[in-house]
Formats: sequence, C-alpha cells, structure tokens
Amino acid sequence: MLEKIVIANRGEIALRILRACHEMGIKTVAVHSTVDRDLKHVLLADESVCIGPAPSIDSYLNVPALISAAEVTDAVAIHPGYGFLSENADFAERVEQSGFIFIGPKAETIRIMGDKVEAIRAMKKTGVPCVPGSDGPLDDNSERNLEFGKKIGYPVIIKASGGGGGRGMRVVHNEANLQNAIELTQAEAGAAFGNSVVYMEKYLETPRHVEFQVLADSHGNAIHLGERDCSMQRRNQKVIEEAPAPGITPEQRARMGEVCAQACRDIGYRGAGTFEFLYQDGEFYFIEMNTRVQVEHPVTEMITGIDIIKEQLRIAAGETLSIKQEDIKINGHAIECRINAEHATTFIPSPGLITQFHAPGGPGIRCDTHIYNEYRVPPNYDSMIGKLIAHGDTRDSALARMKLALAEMVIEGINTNIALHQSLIEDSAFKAGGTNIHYLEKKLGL
Ligand code: MV4
Repeated sequence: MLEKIVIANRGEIALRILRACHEMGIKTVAVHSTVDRDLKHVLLADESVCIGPAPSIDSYLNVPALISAAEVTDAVAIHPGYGFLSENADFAERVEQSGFIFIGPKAETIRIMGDKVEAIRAMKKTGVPCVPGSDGPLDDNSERNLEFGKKIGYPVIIKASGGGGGRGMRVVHNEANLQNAIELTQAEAGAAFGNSVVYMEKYLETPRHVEFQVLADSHGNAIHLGERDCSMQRRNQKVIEEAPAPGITPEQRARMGEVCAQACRDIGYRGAGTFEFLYQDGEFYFIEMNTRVQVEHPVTEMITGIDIIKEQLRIAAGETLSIKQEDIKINGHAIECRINAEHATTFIPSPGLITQFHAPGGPGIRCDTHIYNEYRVPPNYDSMIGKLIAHGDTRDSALARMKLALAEMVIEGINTNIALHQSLIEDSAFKAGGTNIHYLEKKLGL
C-alpha cells in the first residue's frame, strides 16, 4: 500500500481523504495556504507544509510548491481531491515525471476528457449514447454549419470544446442567429480557454442531470456504482444530489452502468470517474466525463457501502478492485444537501467566524465538514463548508431524516443556506422527485 501521500486540497474533501488514509494506515501530508493553518485536516495530518499565500493561484494551484512538498516529506503519491488541479492533465504529468503517483487517471486520459470534442468522439466510438450533434468541430464554413443546424433541428447549442461545467455555451433558436452565435462562442472560448474550437448539439430543453459513478483499476477491470441525480442546481452549482435517481429502473441502471463500465475498459480508464448524462424522455445522452472524485460521492457510498476514496487509494497502489459488479447492491436512498457559507436568499458569500457549530446526528445521518466552533471561514475559496447526507430505506425516509438533521444543525456567526434546503426538501415538486435542471432557478425567479 502507499506509505505516505500529499493531500493537494483543502476543506471537507481534504479531511475526507485524510480519514480514508488513516483508516488504511497511510501517512498524510497536509498542504495549506497561510490562511488555512487552522483547517481541521492540517491539525490531524501526520505532517503539514505551507505552500503559499491565500490566493489559490499561489498555493493550491502552485504546481512546483506541491511537488516540492511531496519531495521534502518523502511522500509517494498526491491526491488532488476535486476542483483546483484535480482535472489538470499537465499537473498529473508533472507529478508522474517527478516520480510520484497521481491518484487519478493517466494524464493522457485527463487531457482527452478535458477536450469535449475528443471526449464525445471517444465515447461515441465505444457505444455510449451522445446528444445528436456535429460530431466534431465547427469551422468557418457557414453553409456546412447551416446544414448541421438543419439536420439536428433547432434549438441547437454551441459549446466550447475547452469548456465544460456550463462555461462557454450558447443556445441558438433559428438559423438566422446561427453563424453569429458560432463566431461569438469561438471568440469567447479562445479568450477564456485558449482554445476556440466549438461544436454543435441538439439543445435539450427540459433534461435532468443524471451521472454514473465508475471505478476502474489498472488491470482492465471496471465496475459501476449506479447513478446520481444532480438536477437541483443554480448557476451550474449543484445544491442537492441524490442516489439513486428517481424513476430510473434497475434495468436502465444495469444497462447504462454497463455501457459506462465497458467504455472504461475500452479506453483504459483508471481510478474513480463520472459519466455525466442529460436524461430526457427516458433516454440518456452523454455530455461530459469527470476524471476526479466528486463532491457528491457520499450519496453513492451510502447506497452501495463502497468507500470510493479508499478504492481510489487502492487503485493508485496498483491493486485490483476489491469488489465485483455482482456484489454491488443498491440499498435504500441517499440525499445530500451542500451547506454553503452564503445568505439563504441573496446567495451573497458569508465568510467569517463560526461562533457555534453543532453537527446533526442519528441513524442514517452523515455530516462531511471541516468546520468547528471558532473556525474562521476564509473569504478566498469556494463557499461550500460542508455536506449533510441522509440515508434511508426509501426516498421518503431519507427526506424525513434530512428534515430532522437540517433542524438539528446549528451554525452561528455566518450566514448559511440551511433555510434554503429546509424549503427545498418541503417543495412539492422536489418531494415528488424527478425535477429538471431548470426547476430551482425558475422557483427562485432567476
Ligand atoms: C446541454 C444542455 C442542453 N442540451 N447540452 C451545462 C453544463 C455542462 N456540463 C453541459 N450543460 C448543458 N448542456 C445540450 N445538448 C443543458 C446544459 C445545462 C445543464 C446541464 C447539467 C446541469 C445543469 C445545467 C444547467 C444549465 C444548462
């Protein structure tokens, strides 16, 4: 097993990774910025290294500082968590070139998935269903572009190949606006991602966001852990996630899950990964693959009993998967509320001193957070300060437990979005299950 690893992240995920390491007897090195000395995982780590000042660009995104932290502590591997450098192919490559294990896929795989045109090409080739589209880059031949538009049918969406996660997209409703939209999106993409390649897809108007979790080892084995529904979102930030996705049948799960697992085998995928789909009218359409562990991984852990972080560590150590597909059983239902340091109705970030914190508990409740009494939330990073996860035998029982847990949770001194979650879990459409990606923004009047 890995002897010692660097946790190249902060906050709740750094603490989550540290706990998995310590359970497995792996020593931990916490790296932190100057304003993050008091992070809970820094205090619990075997060693810690300050890697720079508060701005992420100088600390959590500082590649030489991260690699030298691994060197000076004699670590053997680096876990990137999510966000920051977790899907940066150049970072993965530098880590491996420096003689360390990158806990994630090969740099080459990350690079392919970061290029959406390449990712879709690779997925289509292995039989993953994709959105009808241009199946490749658009060029400046406006007649060819108009033909694509005609064949696909309006509305269409123009997406930047270097984008993803909702950045660099434009919906087009008729052919009069097509060429202008393409050129605008190309210009924006060139400026934002240094890659002006764009492609076209049929615009799905009322989809749900359903994603499949996969695990693949370096020996050609791959399995899926079912799906999550992440449709409850605002401005491309997920707010509530759940597993399984309401209304997905065991047959659909087995079929799509195997399609994803087979795609992993075909492309030589390694590690934990997520296949993101739009789901509309009973059909799945691949949009992107995430090559990292995700914020919402706990809902999958709760219904499968699999520790995804421990599997990542085992895979990185070169071991084979500890579980077979037939051993994976979906048990009950889990819901996650992302707890943010922000005002519940204005969404204005609310960093500052937490004067009181009481974690909720009881059967089926999990609270993944790094906060504690007298912890100060710095203003420099993402506003998510924790995740509250409720598991139950049924969706209704998970919701009932979530309601109690939200009422029990106390965070004083800063604003949080707990009240938003309390209203969402009582919302009749959400309670019924299966709301689409536009539901929350419509409800909030955005
Ligand atoms: C789409 C779409 C509709 N049709 N593609 C946004 C994030 C990025 N991952 C892909 N996105 C979308 N792609 C087609 N062909 C609608 C979205 C979309 C979305 C997708 C998932 C979750 C939230 C979203 C919010 C707005 C738009």
